[in-house]
Amino acid sequence: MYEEMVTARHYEERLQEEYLEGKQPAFDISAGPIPGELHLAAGHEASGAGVCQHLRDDDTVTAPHRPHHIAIAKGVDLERMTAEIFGRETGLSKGKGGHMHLFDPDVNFACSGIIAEGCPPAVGAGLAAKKRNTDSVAVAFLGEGAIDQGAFLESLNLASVQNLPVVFVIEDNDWAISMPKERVTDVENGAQRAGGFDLPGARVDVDDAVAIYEAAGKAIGRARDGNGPTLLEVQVHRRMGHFMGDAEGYRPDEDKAAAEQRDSIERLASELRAHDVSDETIDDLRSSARERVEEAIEWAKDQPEPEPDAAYEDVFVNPPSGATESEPSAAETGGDD
Ligand SMILES: Cc1ncc(C[n+]2csc(CCOP(=O)(O)OP(=O)(O)O)c2C)c(N)n1
Ligand SMILES: [Mg+2]
Repeated sequence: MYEEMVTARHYEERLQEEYLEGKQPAFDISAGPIPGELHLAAGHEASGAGVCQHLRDDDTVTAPHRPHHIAIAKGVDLERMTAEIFGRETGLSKGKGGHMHLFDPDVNFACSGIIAEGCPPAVGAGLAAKKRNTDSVAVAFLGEGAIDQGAFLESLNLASVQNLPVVFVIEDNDWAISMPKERVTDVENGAQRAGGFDLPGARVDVDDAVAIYEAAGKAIGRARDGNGPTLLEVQVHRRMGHFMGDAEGYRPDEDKAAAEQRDSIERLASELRAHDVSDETIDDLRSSARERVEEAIEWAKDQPEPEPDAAYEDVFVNPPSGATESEPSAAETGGDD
């Protein structure tokens, strides 16, 4: 878990540097080697590592718009994931999805920029596992800001009524962009939502990878044994802005400082030392994590950019012939919606 967590943290720090290249002094979101939005998950590492430790490649994971730590813990190919983030041809989705739309069928991982969107597909994966008589499970991660979404609530209901092997993991980082939870959600503890759907709910109150590992182990074991879904909320924290370029003017300095004090990576390192793991071993884990990240970034930046025409491949509907030269009319595209 420690190795995955330090890999994820270093990854975010390096992406932050790469992202800022060429975007300043006036913030230009389309400039630089990583154009577009970037939501970094520094502070969330304990969640991905603690939960995914229990998962196999044939288990499904769906993640939200802040996906890197979960993808790393699920075993998504780091080089192809990085190439995707840099918009390169050899990326997981040929460079067309970017950082919020990573798909790796080899380890059944997907994510989406639409909040709570991962819940219905996870229920679908759970239903497929049940119908195929396998003991695979599905885990849907979502933020605490997504727990009022219909997609989440309907998914809880269907998973419960069909007794599906699905675990819902709410990552509570206290913020939904600039919105604190208490202003928009009736419950303080998101796991209370489980009560309305007759399934178990649990919350891990501290940013502690071991506590998350233990709670997730129970939930995932329960799902694997055919005993149905669980809702788990885990406390994490946001060390960076909602997305890169967020000046966080809405966030009190004390809140950020207090969150940073709860570093789950430091906590786990102390626990490892308390269990007689040497500083040398801990340093070695950190160095190999850094090396892995550097190699992935170097590899990705060396990859070719996609040909512009490739934008018309792998899409559900291709533009009518000639439409690429001029705007297609509504009649040609079959409507204006
Ligand atoms: C359905 C939908 N509504 C609104 C948005 C815009 N949006 C992007 S992230 C976000 C807040 C997410 O907060 P939370 O779920 O707590 O995740 P966090 O960013 O804190 O990890 C919102 C409202 C969206 N992506 N999808
Ligand atoms: Mg949040």
